[in-house]
Amino acid sequence: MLNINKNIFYWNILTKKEKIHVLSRPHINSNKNIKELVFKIIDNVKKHGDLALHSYNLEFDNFKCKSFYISRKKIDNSSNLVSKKFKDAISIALSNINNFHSKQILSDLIVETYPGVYCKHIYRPIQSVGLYVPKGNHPLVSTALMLSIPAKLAGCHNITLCSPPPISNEILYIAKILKIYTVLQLGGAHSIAALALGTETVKFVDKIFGPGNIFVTEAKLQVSQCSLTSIDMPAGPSEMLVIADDLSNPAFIASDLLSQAEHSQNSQVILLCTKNFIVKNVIKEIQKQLLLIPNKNIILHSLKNSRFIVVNSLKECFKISNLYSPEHLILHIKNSKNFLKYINNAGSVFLGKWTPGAAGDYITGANHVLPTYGYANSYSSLRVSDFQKIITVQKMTKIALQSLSKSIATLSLMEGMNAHNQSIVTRIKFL
Ligand code: HSO
Ligand code: ZN
Repeated sequence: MLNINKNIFYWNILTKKEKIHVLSRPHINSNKNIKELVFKIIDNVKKHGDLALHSYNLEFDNFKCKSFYISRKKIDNSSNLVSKKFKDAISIALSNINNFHSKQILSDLIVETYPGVYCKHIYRPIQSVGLYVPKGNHPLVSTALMLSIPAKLAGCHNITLCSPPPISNEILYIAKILKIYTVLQLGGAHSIAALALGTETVKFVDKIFGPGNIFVTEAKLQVSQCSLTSIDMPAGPSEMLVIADDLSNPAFIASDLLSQAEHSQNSQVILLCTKNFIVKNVIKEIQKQLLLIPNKNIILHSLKNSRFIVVNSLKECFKISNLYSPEHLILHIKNSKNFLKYINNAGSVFLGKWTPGAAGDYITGANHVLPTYGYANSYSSLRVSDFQKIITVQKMTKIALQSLSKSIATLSLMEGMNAHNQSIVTRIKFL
């Protein structure tokens, strides 16, 4: 029987050190060995290209193939091999995600900053992107949608979708409906190396997106330092923080916490509330609902990282939540939207008891690729602009240059930039 009572804390009697400990994430074993192993994999792919990829496919995924590429015919045929039920669910998710993300497309920005001086932003898609769709026991079909839709909306020309072999028909179906025809059956650190460095058959990309295990994450970090390929965000295991008030439904809260605890052994779920009875009821519910979940090994493990924290006031809950910066923040609070003003750090916020975290994972239309591990302090949820670059354009009229020339001279000479000043003086002489 799981004993999570030891994970109950009373915030105001904790010392500073204890508070830090209570809010710390589970230690992820990205130790020296993992770093070295990933380094070796990347180096091998750099030196031996496809040969290295084939041997890693065999070693890590027990998979042999002639080519990593899935043929267009197979991608098209996937439509006949998936169920109608699946297609219908995907069609609703796609429509909602598309609805939300299409409104994120920015229109050009132009400002006359001074009479005759114009500054402008124009947007260009990142030319080639790699989308990594992880596969644990099951392929994350929803992640394929969350990555592909904004990439398409941004107008990325070359999209490579990469997922561990054998790639399921469901993933291929998503590639088909989004017209992504470069699909590679490659997973793990070696696939990230291939996407960043390229091989005889794999074209390197400008940016890699998508979550993955510790090897994938480590590989993304390493390639972003040794190549021109950038990455979306550092990714860690899924996490959720719930803030609940006295009237909240313990069954709903327990079900939300269990839903994110099922992602990985290192996932973390936290409940913040002001009354002891809420904690007791939620823990009772967790025990009850666990009986209904067939494969609960991961949950039982990750619940060891859970925290149930009783604090003095709802306002204090938000302070603590901001300190933690959760990936998912669920407000089981009456009039929850009135509390948005207290939130500074969170990946995605779910308002009220009828908005479960799992709905955001699949169908609300919001993106589920979110900053974890505290990175919500400065990173944001994945969105269309992540797949775009902003280019600044500026233009001056002759009169504007004349009018600003003295100020440029003052500033450039102050910085000892004589050639800068000269570039203005040369023109002024012509006027
Ligand atoms: N909760 C995960 C996304 C996910 N859930 C995929 C189910 N499938 C990270 O936000
Ligand atoms: Zn999830």
